[in-house]
Amino acid sequence: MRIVRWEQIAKMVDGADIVLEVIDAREPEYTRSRRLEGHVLKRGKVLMVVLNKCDLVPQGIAYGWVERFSAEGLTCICTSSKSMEGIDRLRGLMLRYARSRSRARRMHARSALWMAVTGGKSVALVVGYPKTGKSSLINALRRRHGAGTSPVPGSPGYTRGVQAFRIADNLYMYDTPGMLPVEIEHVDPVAYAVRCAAPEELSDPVEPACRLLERALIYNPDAVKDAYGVSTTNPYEILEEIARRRGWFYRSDGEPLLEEAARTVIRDYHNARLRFYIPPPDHHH
Ligand SMILES: Nc1nc2c(ncn2[C@@H]2O[C@H](COP(=O)(O)OP(=O)(O)OP(=O)(O)O)[C@@H](O)[C@H]2O)c(=O)[nH]1
Ligand SMILES: [Mg+2]
Repeated sequence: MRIVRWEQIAKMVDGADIVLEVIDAREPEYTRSRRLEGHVLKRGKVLMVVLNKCDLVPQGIAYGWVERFSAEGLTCICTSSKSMEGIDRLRGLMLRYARSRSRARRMHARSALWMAVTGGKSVALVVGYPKTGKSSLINALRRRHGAGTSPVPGSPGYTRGVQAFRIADNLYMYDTPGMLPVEIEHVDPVAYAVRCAAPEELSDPVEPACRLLERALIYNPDAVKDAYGVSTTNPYEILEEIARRRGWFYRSDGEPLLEEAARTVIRDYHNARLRFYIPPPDHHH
């Protein structure tokens, strides 16, 4: 798990004008960070909640979540970096904000200094839990723009560290690795499973994978059967069966390699081979 301390996040937020909180439309409550949202608003930054991967949920479900976020007074935009839904709208919102901001700053008394320092640019920081689609979202925004959106020279290769992209003349975006501190992992193993980092980095992938399988079966009874052709509903037996079918066994005792199956399940949750989504609490069909 890539842990970053809140002080580091606070510093990055301070350097930004807009913060995009990228959450997963399938699991909005578990992939949002109220602490991050509170911090961004307290610092007077523009917060945009990006409900990404909305191609993986029915439209009514996505809109239901947008309504809930709106009712909290938050700006929430449905996007998919796959179907490109919402990408133009998000880009338009950010650019409109960047323009109004540079106009306001130009008229401000200290504008000359500010223009010299920033060149009148706005910075949008993209944050979120691992694998919510932060990098894909930036790529989608770049694809829409065409030329001139390459990474800013000197920024690191991929999302190990923070990487900057020019989206428009007056708008830069900063990609960050999924690294929000997970605070309630001790009390809520499901939240931990949903938010957990790349499965390769987990010392124990079995527990989070079991929580994901249970959650999948609650919200989509066919999820496990569709993904693996396995009918049992006991999470350990599911992992055993996956390992057996793929021929993953311990050399020493021939027992199925549960860890390898567990990593597969976590990966399949992120890439949506294991399919389920959580409807908003008061959703009616
Ligand atoms: N279906 C679907 N999949 C998506 C979407 N956005 C991202 N993904 C998939 O989600 C996985 C993670 O995407 P990334 O863009 O690497 O996520 P990230 O938030 O940058 O991940 P980290 O940098 O590791 O935190 C990949 O398998 C993507 O293909 C989307 O809108 N729809
Ligand atoms: Mg990334």
